[in-house]
Amino acid sequence: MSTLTTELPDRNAGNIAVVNAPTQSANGERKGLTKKEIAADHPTWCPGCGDFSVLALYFKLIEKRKMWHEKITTVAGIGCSSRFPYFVQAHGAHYIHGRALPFASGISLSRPDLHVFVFGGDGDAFSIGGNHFNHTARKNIKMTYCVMDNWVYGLTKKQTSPTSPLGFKSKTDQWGAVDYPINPMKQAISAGATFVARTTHTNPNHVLQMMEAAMDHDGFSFIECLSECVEFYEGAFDASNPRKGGVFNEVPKTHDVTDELAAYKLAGEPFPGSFGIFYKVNKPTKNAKEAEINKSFQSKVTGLKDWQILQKNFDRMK
Ligand SMILES: Cc1ncc(C[n+]2csc(CCOP(=O)(O)OP(=O)(O)O)c2C)c(N)n1
Ligand code: SF4
Ligand SMILES: [Mg+2]
Repeated sequence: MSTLTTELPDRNAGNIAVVNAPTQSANGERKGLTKKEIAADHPTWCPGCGDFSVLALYFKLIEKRKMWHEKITTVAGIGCSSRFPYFVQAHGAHYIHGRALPFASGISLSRPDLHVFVFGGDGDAFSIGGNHFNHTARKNIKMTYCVMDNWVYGLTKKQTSPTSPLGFKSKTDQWGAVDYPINPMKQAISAGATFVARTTHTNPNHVLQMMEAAMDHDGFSFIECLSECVEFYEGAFDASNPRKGGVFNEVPKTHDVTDELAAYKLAGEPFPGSFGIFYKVNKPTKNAKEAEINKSFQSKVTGLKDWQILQKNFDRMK
């Protein structure tokens, strides 16, 4: 994680002073970060783990979109996939299992000047964190949530996850999983996510494309990124990988991303299904609504900062 220190932000002021001098180009303009400047600790994943390529593409996104350390934050829960914040030289937190989204919501609502990326696994997102997933989606809080779905609990060494298919043999289901798996895409759409996309770690260009589109979306953007756990679920996604004899089908060009029912239908396709943006609509975010409330209060109370207005509100509840 970053060693950069920043002053406490004033959300009304827009800019934040960074103590460490940023890289300057000859004409005095700030340069984008290089991969070396973005990378932190060396990943400790098993060789061949799909999470490596997702991390590499996150670095690429930061590099390509010329984001600076203090303009991004990387949040995660607990799991192999949730180790992201250790490996990225930017502000972030490796938070409690399943609680990454409420933590990220606080950052997003109080820091409109930066983009919040949340990474995690299928267990973190849909098991212990399932409730938070639904509520963050319905509130349409601006952030990008990339779930690296490997259909298993990787970190804790092979337990059935909410996305494990029926019959999957694990430490918790020695005779094969009996519980019906959830469908992350259907769940995201029905919960109210305003951007819902699907990709796979074996198609790097596609992952980057989805990350960019998600980041540009003003609202809660969700990406299900298949990411193979070579240790505990080897070959899970071969049917979606042309190099392993599978097929990678993109969402048909004729698909209307604003059509919720059509998106739901795509989500119901049998594996490997389609990859791309299933659903995307524009709806006011909680961020925008809160900012509106603060603005209207500011005309009634002079000289108070946003957080002081919120504090007054909380004090009234005591
Ligand atoms: C409150 C709490 N409960 C359980 C655990 C144990 N635990 C850590 S990671 C994990 C599941 C990891 O699976 P997933 O989220 O799919 O991530 P992966 O390792 O597969 O990337 C569990 C059950 C924990 N750390 N904290
Ligand atoms: S256990 Fe699985 S998910 Fe975890 S690092 Fe190893 S291959 Fe990746
Ligand atoms: Mg998992």
